[in-house]
Amino acid sequence: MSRLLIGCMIGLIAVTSTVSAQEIKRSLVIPYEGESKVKVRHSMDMDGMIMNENKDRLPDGCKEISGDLQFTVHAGRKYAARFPGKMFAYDQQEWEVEPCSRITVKFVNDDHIRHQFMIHGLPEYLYPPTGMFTIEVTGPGSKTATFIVPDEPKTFLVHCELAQHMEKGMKAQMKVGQGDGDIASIPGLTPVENPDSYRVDWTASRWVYLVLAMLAGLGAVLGFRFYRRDKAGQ
Ligand SMILES: [Cu+2]
Repeated sequence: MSRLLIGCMIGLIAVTSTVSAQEIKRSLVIPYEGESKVKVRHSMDMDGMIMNENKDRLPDGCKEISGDLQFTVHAGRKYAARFPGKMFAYDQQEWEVEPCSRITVKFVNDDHIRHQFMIHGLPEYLYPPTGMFTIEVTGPGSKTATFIVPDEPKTFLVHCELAQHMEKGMKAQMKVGQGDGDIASIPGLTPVENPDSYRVDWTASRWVYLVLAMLAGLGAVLGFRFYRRDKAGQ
């Protein structure tokens, strides 16, 4: 009887562990299928991630690749030093390319954290589900990947999507065929859309706090002086 019970328990554990292992595997390998029914191409390892690499699929309207371009893009804190108030940046804030260019980006992360080269607004049928191509590098290190831009003139947002990295300066633009305008708040390149405001609303209570703080400071200085004079007189 006890052998039967142990056998049943082993069988139950085997079945449940198989199912859960299959479920885990399924959740890892099934790519996202959006309305376009085109699968996200995604590769990931301990050094970073590449999403939607595209070396050969032409966007609608491109009869052929107009040219092969190679860019090296650096990302890191040191590139933000020339932008007051910013913390992260790319070494370059703008790229201009011809329509239907095939662009290979070597993305170099000089920091000891993660950074991304993420470009938005590409055709969703090639870069599903929302038109993004991304290289992410857990730095320091680099990864290289390729994408093809469409044929119409357009300005594409390039940024790092890690929390607050874009707001802190890691933002750029890529103009295809002269682009269709500028993107706001690119460090050193375009006007700030929402400037930081440090305006103080001087209510009566804030004036009282200010006067009290000044009196406290004055008291501390005078108290220290009296203390030193007393010590010297002893
Ligand atoms: Cu970043």
